[in-house]
Amino acid sequence: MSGEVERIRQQALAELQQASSTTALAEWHGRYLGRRGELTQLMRRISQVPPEERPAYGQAVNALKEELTARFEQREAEVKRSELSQRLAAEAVDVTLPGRPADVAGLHPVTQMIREVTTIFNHLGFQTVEGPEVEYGYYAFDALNIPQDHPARDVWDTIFIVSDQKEIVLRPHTSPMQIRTMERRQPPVRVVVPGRCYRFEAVDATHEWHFHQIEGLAVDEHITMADLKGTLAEFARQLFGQERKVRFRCDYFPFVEPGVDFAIDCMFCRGEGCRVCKGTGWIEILGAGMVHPQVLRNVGYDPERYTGWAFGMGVERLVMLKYGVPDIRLFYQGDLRFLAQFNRALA
Ligand code: 2NL
Repeated sequence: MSGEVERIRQQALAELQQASSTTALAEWHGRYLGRRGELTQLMRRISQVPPEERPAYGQAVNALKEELTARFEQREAEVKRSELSQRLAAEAVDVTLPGRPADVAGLHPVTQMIREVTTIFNHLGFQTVEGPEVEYGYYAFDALNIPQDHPARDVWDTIFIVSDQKEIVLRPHTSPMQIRTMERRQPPVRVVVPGRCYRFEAVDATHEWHFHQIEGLAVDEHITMADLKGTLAEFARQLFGQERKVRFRCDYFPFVEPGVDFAIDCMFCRGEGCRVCKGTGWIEILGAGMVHPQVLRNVGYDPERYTGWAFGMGVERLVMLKYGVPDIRLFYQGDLRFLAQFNRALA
């Protein structure tokens, strides 16, 4: 019988050495030290041992049980240690790797231009104000000296909101907000009004049915055309280069008298004549003029006491001129190949 004890000892120790995972160890434990394991079997067989050998047999089995228990604990610690170091190696995070860059949004070129232009005027003393895109016909037209039968007011130019009461339109320019500003304040008034505008347009490379304008307005005692020229020249030079020459020519808008068209010498050919300026050497960037006395009267200002000027420009057009964008439709197609070019972070 003691031969059998030794045989089981050899086998158990050999198998324990083979068991290299927690699962294998648990199986081994069940096989030898479990309730129905080999050691229990050996104990039971004591009845088959001749009585005089029983004490020695019992001691041998107990000794084996103690030995196997100790070796098991030892082996278990070993296996746990090596399993842990394997996991640490497999799941290791290299904290020295650079992080993946997060996707960041950029500002739309039209937004960037609005901020650039309004900032220039803010530094010249103009406050930025914004207002509604849905307007009464009164603010969009009547107050601006645009009569009821003017072609700008028909359904082929202006987008109307269906209404059985007052005439309501999507504003075709940002001027309504300047009227609202003058109604609410007394001179001196100096504001710039950026915002989205709408017109019923046949869409092509230079016309969209919605676009952005920035208008400016200065009203006070003694405001003259000279202030307009100086302000616009300073603006154009900050936006398009200090060396810019400027040109004023007569133009007509119903809400100003006199009206002017303001141009800069072409920054691509320096006035030589090229594709951008269509050979003229000049680029028209905005319309302006002295606010019509009737417009001042409409907001309750006395045109004998106050004078003022206003100007208006198309934001998309400015971006197109500054960066050589060939088609206004690119601004509203959401194509990142176009938009990313205006954002370092996305390019
Ligand atoms: C253009 C021309 C212009 C104005 C806008 C204006 C506003 C008020 C009173 C008088 Cl409340 N005038 N705005 C004046 C002249 C020209 O815009 O071609 N814009 C793209």
